[in-house]
Amino acid sequence: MTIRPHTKIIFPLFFLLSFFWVATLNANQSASETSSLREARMKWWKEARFGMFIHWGLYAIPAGEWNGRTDYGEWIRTSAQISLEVYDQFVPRFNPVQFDAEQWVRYAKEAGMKYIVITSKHHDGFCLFDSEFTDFDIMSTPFKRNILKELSDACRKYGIKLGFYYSIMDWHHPDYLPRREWEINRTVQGAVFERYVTYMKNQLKEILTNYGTIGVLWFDGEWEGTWNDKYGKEIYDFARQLQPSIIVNNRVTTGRQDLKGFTVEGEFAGDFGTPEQQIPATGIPGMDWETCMTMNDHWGYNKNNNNWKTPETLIRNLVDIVSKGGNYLLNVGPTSQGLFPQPSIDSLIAIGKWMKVNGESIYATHSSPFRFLPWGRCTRKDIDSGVRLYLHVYQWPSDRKIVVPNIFNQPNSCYLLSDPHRKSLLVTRNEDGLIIELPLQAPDPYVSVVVLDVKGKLDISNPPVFSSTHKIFIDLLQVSILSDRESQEIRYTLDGSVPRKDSLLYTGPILLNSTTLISARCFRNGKPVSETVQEQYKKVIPLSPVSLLNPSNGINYQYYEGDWDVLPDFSKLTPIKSGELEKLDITNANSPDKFAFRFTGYIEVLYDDVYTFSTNSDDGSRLYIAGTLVVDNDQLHGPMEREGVIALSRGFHPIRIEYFEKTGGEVLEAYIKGHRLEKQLLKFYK
Ligand code: FHN
Repeated sequence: MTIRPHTKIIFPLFFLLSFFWVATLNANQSASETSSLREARMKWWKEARFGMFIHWGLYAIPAGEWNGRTDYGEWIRTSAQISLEVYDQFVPRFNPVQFDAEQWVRYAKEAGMKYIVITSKHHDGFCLFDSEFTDFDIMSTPFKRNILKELSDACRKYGIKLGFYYSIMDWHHPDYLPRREWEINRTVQGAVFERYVTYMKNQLKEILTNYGTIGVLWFDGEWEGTWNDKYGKEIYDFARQLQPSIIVNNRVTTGRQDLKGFTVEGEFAGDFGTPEQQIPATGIPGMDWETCMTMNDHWGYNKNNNNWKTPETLIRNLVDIVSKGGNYLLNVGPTSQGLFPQPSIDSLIAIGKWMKVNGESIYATHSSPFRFLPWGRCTRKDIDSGVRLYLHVYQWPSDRKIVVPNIFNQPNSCYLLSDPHRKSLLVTRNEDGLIIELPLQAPDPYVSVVVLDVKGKLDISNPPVFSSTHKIFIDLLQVSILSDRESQEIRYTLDGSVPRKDSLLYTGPILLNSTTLISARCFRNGKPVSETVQEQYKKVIPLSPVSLLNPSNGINYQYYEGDWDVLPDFSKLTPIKSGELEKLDITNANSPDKFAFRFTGYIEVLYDDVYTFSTNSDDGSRLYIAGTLVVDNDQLHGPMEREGVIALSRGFHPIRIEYFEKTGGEVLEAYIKGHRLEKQLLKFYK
């Protein structure tokens, strides 16, 4: 069965909607919104803190298995190189007779989730809704029921906000470019990307006007060169024009920093950042963000993958994310029958049980005021008498005490959130902060919550923070020591001893000319008010260069094939081919998946300095200079950049870059920057 978008009705609509599109350009929503209006629009989402992601579509039929391989997910069409014609044959087989929208919504609600984001259209282009603009949708299946309609009705019934995931990248639509590189028989002749953008807008108009108020528009697949910020901003404004209160993620434009998900400084990119499968080390004050994560190893249903995260892990992820000011979008990949996998259901029930008792410590809370808590996490709310701190204790202390560090507020009340009688817990103070005496037994096996109400405005003195360009230097290094409080002194020592009230007073950046261990601590009225922090700064000899006779541009490569989850030991492999390339280039791989490269050559630096090298790769990569590992960006991951530093003398230095790709997208870039060298792609010599 060949399914193609309706062409007969596109052209008249194409011009009509293009006109509509231009008419909306003036209503630039992102620029005209005041911060208070934005806060009002984001309020429900920031208070919700916890949502359900649903990846569902034709890919649930193969369920991760193809030609004997069982590790595919929702990318199966591309990863297994399934032709359009073969993939289209899943349409008449998609008949999820056990789909029950109300049951899905109840699972989410009972787990304590406040919103659902479902893939209205994933990368494969198949639509879970009845679209006028394509036959490649749910109405062409035997099921013939509009999934989004039933889900929106159920969400309305149970008071759950509904959001739509919509993939910009579309492996089915004839006008979407680029094609998959292995689709050599699928012509690009006649493909007009602008026409695809109009198709997108036609569909966005459908999903934003046919299903009531939509809370979130979750774009994805923005990373291929055909999409750009101009389209993204126009689409953002178009969506906000249709639903002014809608919230749009940062993948609507190209401003996202790889899977870390935050938006590149200064770029416009939607309303919130989208770290994926990872929890940022800290939140970013003033930036809204949401970590999306699978429960096992796949977004789409994989019948063979049983690597399920435990309820403890999922609950602690939720607590960790919210303590950093983020939202948690936890994914379920339903089966082709329309059922949630049982392990997903079990985890949702376990999370719901915890949320019933402790949800107050999650919803409408703000991030922790503490930099680090050895026993767990903290969230907080403002209350009439001051501030309520929710102390999430992971490991119940054997001495039954936890210290709330460097806090100078008077305690008002303290009790276990799980205790309906709110029996007071004893709170005392010592020079480290407030000491809370806990009962013998932890009330919860995963995370127990202690409530501490303190009087007045928060008065916490976090330890000082060190700031410098690097922790190694070859000549002089300037180090600043920062505190998040005005009214206190920073005292420091340079011999590793604990600062005292008469130690050196920090009055401005310190200039180091030798290896030094700096210790710093905050003081108030001669008394220490924070713990001591230390940082080692090392003076190093820059690596000597090598002599390179007749250097010429280029790099040597060796190419390998195999199925790895981490970089292989190349010394044990035989290359399939090797040769020279002008630059770092992985496009001459024999297949789009399961290959590796080892690149060797030289780089040149023009002066002695500490240099930062980085690789941006999908999947893993490592960068060595003269055999020293400088960048470790290994493992399976989407496009991700990692960096490392090394001190080099002026001249040529040997470089080795190792890279592997398993399945899905692939990218490999290598960069250098120095104190007098803007970040730039590496040039290679041989
Ligand atoms: O390629 C998609 C993937 O299939 C999945 O939808 C995730 C969820 O955020 N987003 C992309 C990978 O970054």
